Amino acid sequence: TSLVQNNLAPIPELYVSYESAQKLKVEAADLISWDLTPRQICDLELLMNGGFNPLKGFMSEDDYNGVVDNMRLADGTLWPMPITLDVSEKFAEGLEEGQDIALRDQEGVILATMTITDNWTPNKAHEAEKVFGADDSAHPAVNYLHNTAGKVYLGGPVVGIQQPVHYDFRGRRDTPNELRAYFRKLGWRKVVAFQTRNPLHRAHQELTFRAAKEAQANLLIHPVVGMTKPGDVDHFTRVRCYEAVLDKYPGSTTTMSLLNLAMRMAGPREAVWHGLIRKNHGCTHFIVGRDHAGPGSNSAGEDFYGPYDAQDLFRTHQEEMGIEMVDFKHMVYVQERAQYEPMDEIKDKDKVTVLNISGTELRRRLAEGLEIPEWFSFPEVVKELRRTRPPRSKQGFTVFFTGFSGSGKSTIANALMVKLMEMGGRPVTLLDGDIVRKNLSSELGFSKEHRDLNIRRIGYVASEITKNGGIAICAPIAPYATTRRAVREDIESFGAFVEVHVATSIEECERRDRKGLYKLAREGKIKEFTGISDPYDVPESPELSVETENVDVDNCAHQVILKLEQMGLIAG
Ligand code: PPS
Repeated sequence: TSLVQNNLAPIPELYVSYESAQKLKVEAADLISWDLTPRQICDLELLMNGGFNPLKGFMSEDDYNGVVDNMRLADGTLWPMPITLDVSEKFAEGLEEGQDIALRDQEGVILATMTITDNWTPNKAHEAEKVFGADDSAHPAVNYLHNTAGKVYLGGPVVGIQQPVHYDFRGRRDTPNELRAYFRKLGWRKVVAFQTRNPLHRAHQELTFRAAKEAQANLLIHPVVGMTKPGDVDHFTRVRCYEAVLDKYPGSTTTMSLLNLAMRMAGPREAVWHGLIRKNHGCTHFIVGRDHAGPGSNSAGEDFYGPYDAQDLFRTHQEEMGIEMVDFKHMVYVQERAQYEPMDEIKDKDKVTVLNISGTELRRRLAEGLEIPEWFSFPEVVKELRRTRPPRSKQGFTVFFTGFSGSGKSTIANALMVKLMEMGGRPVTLLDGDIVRKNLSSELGFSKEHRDLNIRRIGYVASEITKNGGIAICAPIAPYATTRRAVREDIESFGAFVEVHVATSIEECERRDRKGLYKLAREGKIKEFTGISDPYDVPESPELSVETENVDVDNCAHQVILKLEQMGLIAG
């Protein structure tokens, strides 16, 4: 049992008083302003409310260099993560040292002003190597660094005018000082924080409660609702799950608060960063698990960090940080005793049945609508997860036909639509080339740029239909592979994307020439005609390729139906 206790005096914030803020807001309207990105808004919120104490603004070049190379600010203070204001070269160009700029949210509300002290072009490859361990874009933060973040960093102190506005779960969000005041009021002198970006199941509930008991402390469930790893369960669903689990702890031992942090998935450095943030929120202990804030595998298919690197780095620095690590126990369910136990404490492993369900297995069971046992999770949590992740046979999806003009796309798409409507269950929308060109893209022609716009519009509508549980059938030529890939990416975050190549040869299409367009194209009367005078990238790995020359339409549509069944998208 540790003797550490928290000091719950308020920590410094960067906000000015209400009166000064009103005045500053008016003055700041005349300043050059930067529209903050979603990640910068998260960072700014924690800078302003003291979550990133002792930082007083976005990092200067010296602080940045120290943090990148040695995990220390220029004055030697431990800080593992660069907190930088990345902007475009164009924006940075005209700025002068000492100049104030306004920082606005995405609606244009001024949240803060910043006095520019530093303006530099960072070596991003070096940052990636040092902070994230490798310059490998399979790491989400490295990918962000190279492909989303601006080229130039601005540094300087921030003056806070107002908190970023949140419309969701307002009562569950607390600044560090609000949490400190709450702990003070309840007399919580030792608090274990649990960081999470996933739904909590029974094992987590057991381990967090055990951690609190071991440290003789109260428990703070402190989930991240800012930005987590792409593909995670959305925070709305997670918060509803957490609220259900909160009832399972003995009364008045545990509380929950939402943290608007933008995670970087930086493993060991991230763990230390998380610890410092929790210290600022008045906590004395912090749970660090196996592979804490792990980003998944690198481009060679290996883990970026060792499973206990985060615990090791945290342990090295915990004294200086002033927050103690509670290392995560691997909790498993022992069937014979109907309870969770730490794996390393089970003495009779060969005599009992030890049960566990991995994250991958859980996702599979959700996707296929299979049983999730009560020993694994709470019924309320499973119900929430099933609501947002219905089985594939109930999710929306998109069937995307591509092929030459006259290949038979529309005919097969129509037959498919009718078959799906006969089955029932989900609404079906056909976005045929002609319909789209009439209703969505009437002003567009057939230049590369216009075709891309046309396909992106189709993709957008299909992604909305997919998101809302419907079936979208698209049938444009869609000649460019890169555009098709972009549409696939948009749609796959909501449901399946089934690319069907209608592989009728150009010779056959020209021979059929139903609309007489090929003749006109040959005569040069229609320019940029796909297959004649404009390119078509043959799909390299479509979900299905149909041959139409010796196969009738009904059979082609049936092949698509079989594919959909095989993918679990329609119940067999
Ligand atoms: S694209 O490339 O995906 O945006 O094309 P799409 O929207 O499917 O439109 C193709 C239909 O437009 C007619 N058309 C042309 N096609 C190709 N190239 C040129 N230059 C062209 N000009 C007009 C043609 O009838 C296509 O219809 P489908 O249904 O494919 O036969």
